[in-house]
Amino acid sequence: MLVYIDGAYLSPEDAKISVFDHGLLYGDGVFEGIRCYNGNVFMLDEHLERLYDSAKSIMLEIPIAIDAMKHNVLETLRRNQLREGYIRLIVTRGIGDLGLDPEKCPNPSVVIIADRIQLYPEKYYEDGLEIVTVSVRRNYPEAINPRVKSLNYLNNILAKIEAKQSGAVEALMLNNDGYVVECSGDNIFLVKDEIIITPPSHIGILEGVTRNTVISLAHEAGFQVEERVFTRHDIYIADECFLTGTAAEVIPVVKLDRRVIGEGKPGIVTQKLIAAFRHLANNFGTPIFACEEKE
Ligand code: PXG
Repeated sequence: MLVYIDGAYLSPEDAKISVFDHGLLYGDGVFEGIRCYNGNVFMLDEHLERLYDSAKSIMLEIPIAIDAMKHNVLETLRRNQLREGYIRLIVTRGIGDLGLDPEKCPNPSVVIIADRIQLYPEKYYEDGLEIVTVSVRRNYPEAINPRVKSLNYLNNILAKIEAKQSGAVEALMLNNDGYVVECSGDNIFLVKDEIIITPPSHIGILEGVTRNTVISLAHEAGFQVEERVFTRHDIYIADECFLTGTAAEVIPVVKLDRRVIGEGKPGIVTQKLIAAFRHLANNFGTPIFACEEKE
């Protein structure tokens, strides 16, 4: 395996970041998780745009242009001969002193790791997940905006710990006002009377690339999609519920807080969207091994 760090392709043993990097000291940095399917990188431009937007929001200047970053992602996949996999793209604030001041970190670091993907068991897609609401609230947007995909993921990790302690795979998180926002690493949707509903990005969610893709696919399939606030109660009485994320793709949820959702099995709308998503992911994207990279 070869890991890209600041222009060099290094073996895993040599792929190291300083203990003085503020990414380690403070979680000061941004990242992306990207998939490649069948030799094509899925939604690469969308992920890169979100990376650069996250960096802009925290006043982190990424040292290379977006085109060069795109080239480096594709080159990392080529050097690792991966046609199917997961890419972790990280930009840290870089090496500074032990104080908080990011101005003492003149050189942000870029890391690209390409690896095989650990897929969720197929059983989850066939039977659906059981999730629980956790007491940890999603970050207040005026403190750390969840739209920034930052290296500081403690909020989500605390939610995940609480969910696992209750025997659930994913944690449903609420915002400070008690509205449903998202899960620890996935966005959430419900289906009621054939209308697909998901929280709007301003109430404190990561605006997922998979979420946005699923909204487009749902529109194309003729469904009405609404981005609006709702509560846990709306999920309890929904016909269907599902999560979206780069790793999970589209995954059905059949129970929330021990309440059975709808008929307690993956619903028809969810199944249609899973099929549409899989078709798109396997047939479109930025080719890794093309002679000419597309502009
Ligand atoms: N919300 C949050 C908080 C996320 O971290 C998503 C939604 C889905 O976004 P995309 O763009 O992937 O559709 C994420 C995804 C994990 C894991 O292990 C998840 C994410 C990052 C790293 C690990 O579940 N992000």
